[in-house]
Amino acid sequence: GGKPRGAKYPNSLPCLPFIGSLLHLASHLAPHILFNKLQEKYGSLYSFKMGSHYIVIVNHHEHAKEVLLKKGKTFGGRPRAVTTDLLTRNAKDIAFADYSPTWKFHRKLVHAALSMFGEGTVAIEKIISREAASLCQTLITFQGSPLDMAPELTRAVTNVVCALCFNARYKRCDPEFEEMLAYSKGIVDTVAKDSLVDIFPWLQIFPNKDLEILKRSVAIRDKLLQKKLKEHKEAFCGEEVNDLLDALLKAKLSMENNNSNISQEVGLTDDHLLMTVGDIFGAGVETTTTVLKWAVAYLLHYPKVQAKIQEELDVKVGFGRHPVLSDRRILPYLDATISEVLRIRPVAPLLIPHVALHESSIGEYTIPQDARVVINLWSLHHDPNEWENPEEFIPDRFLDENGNHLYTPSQSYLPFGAGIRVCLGEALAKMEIFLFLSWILQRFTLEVPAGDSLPDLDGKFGVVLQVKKFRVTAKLREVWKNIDLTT
Ligand code: HEM
Ligand code: PLO
Repeated sequence: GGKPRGAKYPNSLPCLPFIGSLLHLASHLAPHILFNKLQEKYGSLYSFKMGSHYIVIVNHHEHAKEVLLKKGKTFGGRPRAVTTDLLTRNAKDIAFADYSPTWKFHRKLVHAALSMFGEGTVAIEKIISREAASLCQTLITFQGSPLDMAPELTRAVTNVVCALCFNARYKRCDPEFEEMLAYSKGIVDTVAKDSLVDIFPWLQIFPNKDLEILKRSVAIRDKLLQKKLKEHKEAFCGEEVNDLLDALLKAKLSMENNNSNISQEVGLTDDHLLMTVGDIFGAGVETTTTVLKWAVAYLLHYPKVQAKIQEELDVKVGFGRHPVLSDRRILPYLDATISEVLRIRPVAPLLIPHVALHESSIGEYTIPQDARVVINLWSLHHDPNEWENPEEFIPDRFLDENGNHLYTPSQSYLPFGAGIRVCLGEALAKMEIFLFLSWILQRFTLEVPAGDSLPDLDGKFGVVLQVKKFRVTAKLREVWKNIDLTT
C-alpha cells in the first residue's frame, strides 16, 4: 500500500461531483468521443476514480502498445461486471474471463480448432462462398425494391459461424434463426454497459428493464446452446471432429480419460464449453455483420469508392467466375476499403477493458494494481497527427503510390487489438468480409432508395459500435443482366 516515493500518476480528472456534472453536460457524446475530446484538457493519458474503481484512459498508440504488447501480461486482466457475468456464467468464457490458466487453455483450444477448420484451408472458403451465393440469390429476388440488408447479412455470417461451431446452417425464415436474431439484439443492446455506467449515467443501465431484457435474451441463447451441446454429445463418437463443439468435447473427453480431475481444474466443465462456444458464436456473428453494415453504409455515402471497387473487380476477376480468397492479392483497392472501414468505424472503439494484474507503469506514469485500463481505439484511429483528415473516408490512404499494394500508413491502427488478448477471429473475419463484399459488388450496385436519406454514420455505442437501420436497393449491374453464372 501507499504511494511509492516519487511515483507519478496519470493526470486525474477533477473529483466526482465535478465529473458528474461535466459528463452530464457532455451526455450527448458517446463515451469514445468524449474520451477523445477530454484529451484537449487532460492530455492523452488520464485517469479518474469511480466508486472504488481507478480508471485509466489511453488515447495514444505508443501507450496502447505498451499496454497491449510490451506489458501485455501485466495488463491482461478483465474486470467483472454484472451484465457480462450474467452472459458468461461468471466469466467462464474467453473474452470476459480474467487472466487465468483456464482462460489461457480455452484460448489455445479455440485457436487450434479455428485453424483446423478454417483459416487457410479450402473448407472455410467453400462455406463462405456458399453463403455468399445464397446472399446474392436473395438480393436478386429483391431486385429493385428497397430492403434492409442487415438480417440478410446477419444470416450469411451466422451460417458461416454456425458451420464452424455446430456444423449446421439456417434457411431463410427458420424460426430458430429468427429467435437468434431477437436474443442477439437483446444482448447487444444491454450487455457490458454497466462497466461504464458509473461513468456514464446517461447510459441508463440501471432501469431494470435492461437487465430484464438481458436475462431473457441470455436464457433463450442458453437454451439453444444447451440443445446443441446435447445433440453433439449424443452424436460424438470420440474421434471424428466436425466442428468447434466436437473439438472442445474431444479435449474434455481425453482429459477425463487421462486424469480424473484435471478437466475440472482447468475448466472444461459443461458451463465452460457452452460459454466458450457462446463467445465464438456471438463474436463471430456480431462483429463481422457490423463491419459489413458499416461498409455498405459508407459505400452509399461514397459511390465513387463503390465504382472503383467494381472497376477493379471487372478488370481483375472479370465476368466468367466468382471472386475467390486468393484474389485478395489482386484486389488491393477492395482490401484498402475494408481497412479504411475498420479504421473509421472500429467495431470495438474501447476494446474490452483491461485490468492491471499488479502495479506497473505506462510511459512515465505509475499504474496501480487493479486499475482498469481502457484503450480508446477511436482516438488512435482518428489521431490527426497520424491520419490526414481522419474523419474522411479515404481507402487510398492504405495503398502505396502505385496503388498496387496495401500498407499500413500509421502505427496508430489496431482494429483487432494486439498482444495476448488480440482478437481470435481476425483471419476468419477478414476472409468473410472480403468474400461477401466482392461477391456482392461484382454483381450489384448498392444505392439509397428513392426518397430515403443517406445512412447515419454516427452509429450507436455499445459492446460493439452498431449501425443504425437503413435501407438499400441492390441493383443487378447492367453487364450482368445477360450473364448466367450458375453457382
Ligand atoms: C477480442 C475486434 C471478429 C473472437 C477482440 C477485441 C477486438 C476485436 C478489438 C478486443 C481486444 C482487447 O480487448 O484487447 C474484432 C473485429 C472483428 C472481430 C474488428 C471483425 C472484423 C471476431 C470473430 C471472432 C472473434 C469473427 C470469432 C470467431 C474474439 C474473441 C475475443 C476477441 C474470442 C476475446 C479475446 C480475449 O479476450 O482473450 N476482437 N473481432 N472476433 N475477438 Fe474479435
Ligand atoms: C454479442 C452478442 C452475443 O449474443 C454474445 C456475445 C458474445 C461475445 C462478444 C459479443 C457478444 C460482442 C463482441 C465481443 C464478443 C467477444 C469479443 C468481441 C465483445 C456480446 C469484441 C469486439 O471485443
